[in-house]
Amino acid sequence: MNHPSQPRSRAASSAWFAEALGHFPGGVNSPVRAFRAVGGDPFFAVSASGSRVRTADGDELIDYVGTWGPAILGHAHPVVVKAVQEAAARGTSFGIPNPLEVELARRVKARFPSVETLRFCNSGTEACMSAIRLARGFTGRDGIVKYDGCYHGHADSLLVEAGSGALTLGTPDSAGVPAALARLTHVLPFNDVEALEDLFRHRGDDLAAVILELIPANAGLYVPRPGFLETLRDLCTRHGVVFIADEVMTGFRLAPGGAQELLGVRPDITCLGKIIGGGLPVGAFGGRSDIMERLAPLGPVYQAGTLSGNPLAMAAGIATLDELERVNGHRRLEELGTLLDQGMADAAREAGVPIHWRRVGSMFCAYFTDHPVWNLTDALRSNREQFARFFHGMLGEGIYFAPSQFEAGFLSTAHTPDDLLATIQAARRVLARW
Ligand code: KE4
Repeated sequence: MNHPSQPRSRAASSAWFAEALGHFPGGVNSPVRAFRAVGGDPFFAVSASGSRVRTADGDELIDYVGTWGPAILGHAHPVVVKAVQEAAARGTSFGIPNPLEVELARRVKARFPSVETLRFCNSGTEACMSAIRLARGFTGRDGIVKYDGCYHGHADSLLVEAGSGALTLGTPDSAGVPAALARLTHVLPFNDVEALEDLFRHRGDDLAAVILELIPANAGLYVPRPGFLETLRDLCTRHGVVFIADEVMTGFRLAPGGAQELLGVRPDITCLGKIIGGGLPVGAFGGRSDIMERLAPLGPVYQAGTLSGNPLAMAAGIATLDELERVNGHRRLEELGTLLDQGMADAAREAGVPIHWRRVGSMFCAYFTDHPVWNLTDALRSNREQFARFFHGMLGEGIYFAPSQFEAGFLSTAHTPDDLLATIQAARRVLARW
């Protein structure tokens, strides 16, 4: 593919955005798309294929957002498009069990041994919200624990010190969440074993669940210190607290079996989304059968969805997972990531700009700080003005990074060494101008 085009005027996107502002709050259907963290107005995408997204203005950008994770094969992969076309021709929704649900469930369970039974739903939010309700129903307890900076979608109980767009917009505690409900959510600093042990010492037997991203990617990207997850697993087991791993973003991305395979931890419930729908609306939650059996119609915890197990999303997910395995995608993603590591480190060093570069598999984050980042407090030290300058500089070079310091970037198997070379050369030019 040719090198990304130098963005021309944004007239077409501006015209679309001007009208969108009259239709949608902030002109968007999801807040992080509004570019509020980096300034300026968003471009409009009209098509995407492989590692590229094409804007309404005729620009072609190298895309490191990948629709926030689902596009692990790149955009419009032929096998995914064909699978969706064929499924659509057979009917877009049945509202009745269909074989594709079973086929995708087989693939999820083959890669996630901790998932004994599961249920499909329509978003990561729904998966996490349902997992919390299930844990409360299973334990008969109300308290939950989440970690600052982690984002689990926009269910009321989880919009407390949340990451992603909530953090980006400075509204980590959303308005509209009843104080009585928010009080049931205890928030801890990630990687802080002492705070965890202290909370369990005082409240362990009141807790229904702990939910966390095993490798948090909604305040940039940071990783668990050795022993942290092991302590959490042990405390949950000892106190009968449901350990919920939110792998909506990391599932099937960081390894075939997600972050839990990489880290060797076995949660009680895992939440999934994004990649398992190949870009179509999907979510899933699953784990220990003794917990999942409390779900209706077997048990007293209600959860439902008109489009859950939708044949198009199932077909796209099956095609995505099969192709990812066929091309040994995770090895390729690691090769690409290693190239990016070296190039970004060189670019920052040559320009003398402090960047703490963190990458795990095909996810990465460039924090504009010279401190290491192990938790939200560290992440908040990063220089957001510098990030915004870098973001727009790269966009001007035809490279689209996530429009917030508190989001991760994503590689796909469609990215090429040429794409990375163009990206690194662009970073050198952008940083050299500082
Ligand atoms: P959705 O409801 O957006 O499908 O998933 C919510 C969710 C749950 N858990 C994790 C770990 C997540 O990262 C997400 C959503 N991810 C963000 C990007 N960081 C979605 C982008 C957006 O909100 O527009």
